[in-house]
Amino acid sequence: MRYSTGRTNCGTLVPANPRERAMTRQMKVAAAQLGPVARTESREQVVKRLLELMREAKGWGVDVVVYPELALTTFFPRWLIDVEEELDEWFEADMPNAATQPLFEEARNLGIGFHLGYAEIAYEGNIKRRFNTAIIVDKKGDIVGRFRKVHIPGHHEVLERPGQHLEKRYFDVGDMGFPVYRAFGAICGMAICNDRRWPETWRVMGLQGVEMVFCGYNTPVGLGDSFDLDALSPFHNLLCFQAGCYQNATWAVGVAKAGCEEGFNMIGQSCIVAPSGEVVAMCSTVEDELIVHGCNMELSRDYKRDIFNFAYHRRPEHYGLIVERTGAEPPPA
Ligand code: ING
Repeated sequence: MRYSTGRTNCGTLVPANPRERAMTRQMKVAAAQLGPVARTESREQVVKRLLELMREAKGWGVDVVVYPELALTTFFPRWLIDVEEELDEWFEADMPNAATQPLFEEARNLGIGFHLGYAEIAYEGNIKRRFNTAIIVDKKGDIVGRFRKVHIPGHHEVLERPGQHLEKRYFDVGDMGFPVYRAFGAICGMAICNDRRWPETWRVMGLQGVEMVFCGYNTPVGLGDSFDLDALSPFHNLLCFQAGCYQNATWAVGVAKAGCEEGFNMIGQSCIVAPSGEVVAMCSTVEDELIVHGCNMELSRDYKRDIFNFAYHRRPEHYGLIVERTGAEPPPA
């Protein structure tokens, strides 16, 4: 258990004067990293692990505990699942449901909020949609925000390699954009795993004044990418969070499902990152681990007011290609 104080190493922005400090808006967050979830592990068994982390977080006076992407199950897109009923078993048709209700009840009992990633089945009329989804639940145990992963990585078809990455086969593209919500006294947004690699994710939330981004991830290593790409996975993970936070003057809590899960390695490095881009806390294991930080929500003020004052500095008239063009189109040779 590592507990970092509310004092950050982001320069002198944290008021030294206790009275002035009392004026600071603080959100105490916990990244609740999960170690491997076995294919045979039931939702109830996983919820027990989540409850243990929630109670530990409450012990530290945390306002919101952040769980990983697809937290309720093993990372099933690593396998080809061709039978629809079998695929449905990895999804939640309702939220909360019998298995997850204890999480909502405990949140209400303890007065703590949480963010949870899971595979969602949603119906539009009689059309079944499948989303890689995350929710924000407030201290009363009510769902106050939802997000559906937009940047779906991996492949539709099976590749010649031991581990697959079939998210494009199993999930629809999210249909909600990148919404932000007022929660825990701040403007909170969400991203899911691969979303963190795309600057558009952060900037769309930045243009809504986001101050805190919750982002769970399952980042496999060694599915068949080149060694140097694999070796740089941890570096790229932090790079995405630090750049996204700094360039949009927001906090972020990044939370891994980590470790060797069903024979496939996934990075840990769950982290809490300040608007300065500094990592203020990071997990040091690839198991269930909690890190906590008292985030001074005024830290982004100076960045939003000066260097990243979007209204004052941005020039959308020059950014047209970002929304007009999907793939890169180099100039004629
Ligand atoms: N996982 C990975 C991620 O973006 C990935 C996919 C792995 C992309 C390695 C690039 C390299 O972290 C999910 N679930 O998006």
